[in-house]
Parts: sequence; C-alpha cells; structure tokens
Amino acid sequence: MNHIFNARLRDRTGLFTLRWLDGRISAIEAQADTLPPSDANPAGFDAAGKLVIPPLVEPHIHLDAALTAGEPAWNLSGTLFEGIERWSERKALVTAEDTKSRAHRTIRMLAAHGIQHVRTHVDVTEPGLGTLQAMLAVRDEARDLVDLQIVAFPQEGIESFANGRALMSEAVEMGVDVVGGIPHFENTRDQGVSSLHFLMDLAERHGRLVDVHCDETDDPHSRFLEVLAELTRVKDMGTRVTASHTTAMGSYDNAYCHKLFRLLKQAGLSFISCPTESIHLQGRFDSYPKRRGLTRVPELDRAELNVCFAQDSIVDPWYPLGNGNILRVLDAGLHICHMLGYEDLQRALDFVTDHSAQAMALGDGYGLAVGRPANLVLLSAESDYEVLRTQGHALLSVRHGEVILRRTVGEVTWPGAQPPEGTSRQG
Ligand code: 17E
Ligand code: FE2
Repeated sequence: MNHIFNARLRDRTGLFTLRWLDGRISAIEAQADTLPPSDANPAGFDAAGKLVIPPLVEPHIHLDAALTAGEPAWNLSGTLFEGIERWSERKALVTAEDTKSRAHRTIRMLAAHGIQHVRTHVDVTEPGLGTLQAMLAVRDEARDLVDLQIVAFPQEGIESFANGRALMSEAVEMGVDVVGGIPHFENTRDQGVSSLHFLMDLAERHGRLVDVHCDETDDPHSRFLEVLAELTRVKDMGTRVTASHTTAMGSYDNAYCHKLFRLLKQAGLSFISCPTESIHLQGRFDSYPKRRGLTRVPELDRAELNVCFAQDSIVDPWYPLGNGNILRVLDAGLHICHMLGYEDLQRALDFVTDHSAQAMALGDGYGLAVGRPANLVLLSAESDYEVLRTQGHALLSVRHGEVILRRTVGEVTWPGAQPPEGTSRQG
C-alpha cells in the first residue's frame, strides 16, 4: 500500500489522497470528486470519507508499573500515596523479563488504538537501575510500533530517597530522553524546591527534556508549579518543559491562580492532565461537596498554554482499569473539565494529537505534511465531533509507510425489520 484516498482531513474541507514513498509522505492531493471504492488500484486504501489524522499520542504513562494491579495487594484507599506504597512492594519483586513483558504487552494495547508516540515515566528510585535498563531495551525493541520517550522518574523522591541525586544523574548517563521529578512527595517544601533546581540543571546540562509530576495533590498549598515555571522562564526552556498533573491548581484560589497564569504564559511550558486517573485518585480526603481533583484544563487552553490529555496508568497500583484507548480518556476529560461546548467538540482531537506532540517536542517528526514520516491513522468517523460521539476507533494505522494495524468494527443488524433511519451503522 502506498496511498489512502477519499480521506477527510481535520483542517481542510473536501476529500484528499495522501501518498507516501520510502516511509515519508510524498503528496497530499485534493480530490475533485469521491473516487470509487475499487480505485482500480490495489496499492490504495479507501478511507470512505472518514478522518485521517497523524497518530494518536500517549504523552504520559507508566509502562514499568502497568499490569501489576493487585500484586501483591490492591490499593484499597484509592489514594496516590497508597499507590506509591503498593508499588514499592511490587517493585521489590520485579525482574527485567517481567518488566519487558508487561511493557511490550501494554505498548501493543496502545498501538492497537492508533497510538504511535509514547512518553513513559520509569521509576529510578531503585538501586542498580535494572528496571530502567530493561525499559531502555524496550525503547529499541518496540520501534516498529511506537516511538518511545523515557523519563527518569524519581517515584520516591530525589532529595528524600537515598542516593536520589546520583540515581537521577546515572539515569541521564544511561540515555533517558527526559528528566522527571516529584516535588510534592519530597519530605519537606525545601526539598521539593531544591529537587526542581537540581533536575532543571541536570536537564539543561545534558540537553534533555523535562516532565515533572508536579503538585499531584488536592493540597492548595502545594505550589511547586510556580517554581518549575520560574526556572523554565529564566532558562528559556519553555518548549522543552512539561508539568504533569498540577491537580492542586484545581484547589488554588482564583486570586493566586490569576497571578500564577501570568508566569505560566511567560514560561511557555506545556501541561498534561490525566483525567481518568485524577478523578479516581484525588478528592479522596473530601466528603461532600467533593473536588474533581483536576488541573484547570479549559483555563490553560483559553490562555493559549499547551495542554493535553493522557492515560497515566493501565491496571496498576494507582488505577485498576484502562485498555490503551486514549479516546476514552479524551471523552472522560472533556466531560470532567466542562468542555462539551460546541467549539471544543469541533477540535477535541487536538488534546490527544497536536497538543500532546508539542508537549513531547516531536517537531517535524509529527504531522500530516509532505516530507514528514508516513505515520497516519484512519478513524471511524468523519469529524472530531462524530469520533467522540460515536466512541470511534482507529481503523488503520500506518507507520513509516507500513500498515501495522487494521480494525474491523462490529456492525449492528436488525433481523426481520427495516432499520430505523440513521441507525443501520454504528461508527
Ligand atoms: N506515580 C505517581 O506519583 N503518580 C501517578 N499518577 C502514578 C504513578 C500513576
Ligand atoms: Fe504519572
């Protein structure tokens, strides 16, 4: 296969043929008419008027912990902190084979939903860094399905974990793409602040990206985002820095947030919200009314800051569900964030495609344009709105010009009756 025809594109009207050659997009041609399905050309795939987009993106997941829920014990309180405790018990039992097998199975779940770009956090609060070593191997082994960015993630702290700084530095030497952090989990506020100085210097010195688990709590006094943003501004690293979660922002008062947004704009960093995970883990110390425990997604977006959605977990100590489908997370996120207004529905996919690609600094490696990698996904409906409404799927995934996935969606039949108008097909 070397082209797809009768394709609809998100930013243009009409139908298009997209061609590729040697793994790169070679042409995007507007069609005068709908081409017949046969197209007299077996090298083409009929998109049948459905949406063709660049691959879906998973910008925040923990592949090293995936598929471990309940081992050895379930997180019964549903809090972030019990999750960290349960993971610490499971972590003591991991082997390289265990890590690699779970990571590969999870990557396949992501790829099965049209995801081709993944950023995974890997816990480096582990003497010996065996898990990181295994995940660096997975980054190579999974190349046919996904581009994988690896974050050195200090789950149990940089300043408050034995040799935390040395482990972070060693992880960078071993070849991680991104430097992480967890300031709200450090023992003291001072440690949280110094951990941010340390990790930003480390990333700057070694030319790495930054993605910090930042203020993942309902505590309105957790204000590490202002520190991360200020360091980002001073170092002029806005295009390379992401703040994940920032759920405390959902509990900040408006006066503080107003001031904070000025700094966020100056810093220009990106934001990742994990709505299914946060609605589950946060609000746990409330009775009623109960907070949603998410960051201010629509406000960040309206302020023209880059914000996107991510899954965070699949069947791990923090979240028992998940199947790799980022469109499910988009659906939940738009509901939870009060983003079902008409304008948001028209561009819903931004939050799981272009915005996520920007957070991951994918640059020219992403997007439907001549000369870029021939990575594209055919969805089961013709617009963002309809993809969302019908809980659509990735029907075809092309990577470097090769088809890596085809999906056939179940069809509804009405034996013995004429189907009511408009109900014969479900996207
Ligand atoms: N670790 C953490 O600190 N926060 C999370 N949401 C997950 C792992 C999944
Ligand atoms: Fe996370």
